[in-house]
Amino acid sequence: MPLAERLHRRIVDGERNGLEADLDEALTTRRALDIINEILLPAMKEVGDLFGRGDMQLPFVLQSAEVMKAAVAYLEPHMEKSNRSGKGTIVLATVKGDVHDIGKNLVDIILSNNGYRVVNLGIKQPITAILEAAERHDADAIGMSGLLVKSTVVMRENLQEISSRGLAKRWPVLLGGAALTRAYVEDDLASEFDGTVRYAKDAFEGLRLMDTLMA
Ligand code: B1M
Repeated sequence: MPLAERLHRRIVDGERNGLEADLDEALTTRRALDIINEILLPAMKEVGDLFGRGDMQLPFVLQSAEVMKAAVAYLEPHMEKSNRSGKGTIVLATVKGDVHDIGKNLVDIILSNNGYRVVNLGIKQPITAILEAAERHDADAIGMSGLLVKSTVVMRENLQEISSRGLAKRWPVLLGGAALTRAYVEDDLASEFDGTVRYAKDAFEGLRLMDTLMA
């Protein structure tokens, strides 16, 4: 089986044995980020499609997620890093009620490798914890991730809470995650929020947005 297909299968089948050897081989011809974007993310998408159709059970989705995480962790030291640092601090969290963290952690890696200090709070974070951390770490921005449809509602409530505390102008807010759309964030949510809220389709758009917001 060709290498790219083998790696794709490893994610879909949740097969970790031999993962590092395959990644080492892939690294001889592709950049670490290209392996993630071109092979691993499409494989995770297939996992989501299989699960969504009822053709894969949850424990197997979890296994796939573990292999994905192991692959990203293995590739991380091979990623290009900018020499610039001190571009700003972002507090990053998966919102309350949501455990999905692979995308959030990719955002962490991309921002950290490109000069940002990332305070990654983890999963299931209530807005109170996010705001406390933003205050404590003197953050320049807040990033919230969530993949469940209900997380889009939580994000709206979080923005309302930020506004009701009079903090809307204090931190620009970056939102990302598969259940969101650009229109929902930049039309609906933005029209209700008196600060800055932006949508990032992926980790690279997150980086571009941070570069613009921090300029
Ligand atoms: Co869950 N899950 N899951 N799951 N899971 C989805 C999201 C789902 C779409 C699957 C499906 O039905 N097809 C579905 C949601 C449906 C909905 O809400 N309508 C779903 C469900 C239903 C569930 C459970 C409810 C299942 C159950 O218990 N019955 C449960 C929820 C538990 C909870 O959160 N309370 C659940 C559990 C799990 C696992 C634990 C098994 C596992 C997560 C493991 C983990 O993250 N540690 C899991 C997984 C792996 C998925 C899918 C298959 C893959 C998600 C993923 O990691 N993708 C997912 C299907 C899908 O998304 N199509 C699914 C790869 C990742 C890189 O993409 O996170 O989107 P993503 O990040 C992208 C962008 O969105 C963006 O950048 C990344 C790319 O560069 N991005 C940001 C993300 N955050 C950002 C933040 C930013 C900027 C960009 O700035 C702040």
